[in-house]
Amino acid sequence: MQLDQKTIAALAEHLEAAELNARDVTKITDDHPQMDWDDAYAIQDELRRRKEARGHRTAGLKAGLTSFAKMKQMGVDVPVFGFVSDYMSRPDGGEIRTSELIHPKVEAEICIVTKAPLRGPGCHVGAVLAATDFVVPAVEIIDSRYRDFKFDLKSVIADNTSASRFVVGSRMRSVDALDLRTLGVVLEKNGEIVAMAAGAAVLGHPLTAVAMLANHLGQRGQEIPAGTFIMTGGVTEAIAVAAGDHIAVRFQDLGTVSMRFV
Ligand code: 0L1
Ligand code: MG
Repeated sequence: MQLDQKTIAALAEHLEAAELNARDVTKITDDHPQMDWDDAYAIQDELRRRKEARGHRTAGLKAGLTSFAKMKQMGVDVPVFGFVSDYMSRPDGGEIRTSELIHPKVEAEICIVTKAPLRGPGCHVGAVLAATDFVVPAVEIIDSRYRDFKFDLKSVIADNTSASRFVVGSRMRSVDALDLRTLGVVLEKNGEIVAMAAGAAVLGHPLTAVAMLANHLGQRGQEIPAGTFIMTGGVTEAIAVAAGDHIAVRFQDLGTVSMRFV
């Protein structure tokens, strides 16, 4: 670690103020170029601690930058991990207020809920399949707090991987009833198809992202508890949205998840 606890706390406060006031900021590595990966996750942990201390429950975990399309879009080659809080959840078919956000984008995500703990190192897709209770579809609304979505990986990890809002669909399916690699996803904006992909776009199999998350947490002496909701990452590139836009994402065998931005 390169940063002291006081700086970590100050950076978490700075990033959370940007989130809650919907005001963009410059990437934090501009002022702290010596920051390392542990510092980045320590700032994210402090963000989570702040939210939980105010009574917000952590609703799930997320993997980001897991698809080849997103990695290309962002010019990176490793996933990142974060969390979502209960206040970020919006109902399927509901409205999302853009005045609370800076520059939202939507991502279609295949998600799971676990029924057994997962602990790395050595976690693999087979272990994740065995520990999966059910699969649900979701749309994540990401909203980097960094001006013009300009960041590096350490800055984006500290910013809780741009987590902002999420909408979970209501159709759950058993994992053995689905082939998550070939599961098709079509993303429509205002009735036009703007992106499509299959589950294999996420690291060859979406549950690979969960195994990587378990291995990442294992390095830090943590595990994924049973009953955890996990978003495996956008299958397509992220699509920018603005007030007035309607988004519908059609997931093969898992129904449609929709929302309107107001
Ligand atoms: O969920 C995601 O894939 C977001 C990762 C962070 C980078 C971004 O804001 O696109
Ligand atoms: Mg995402």
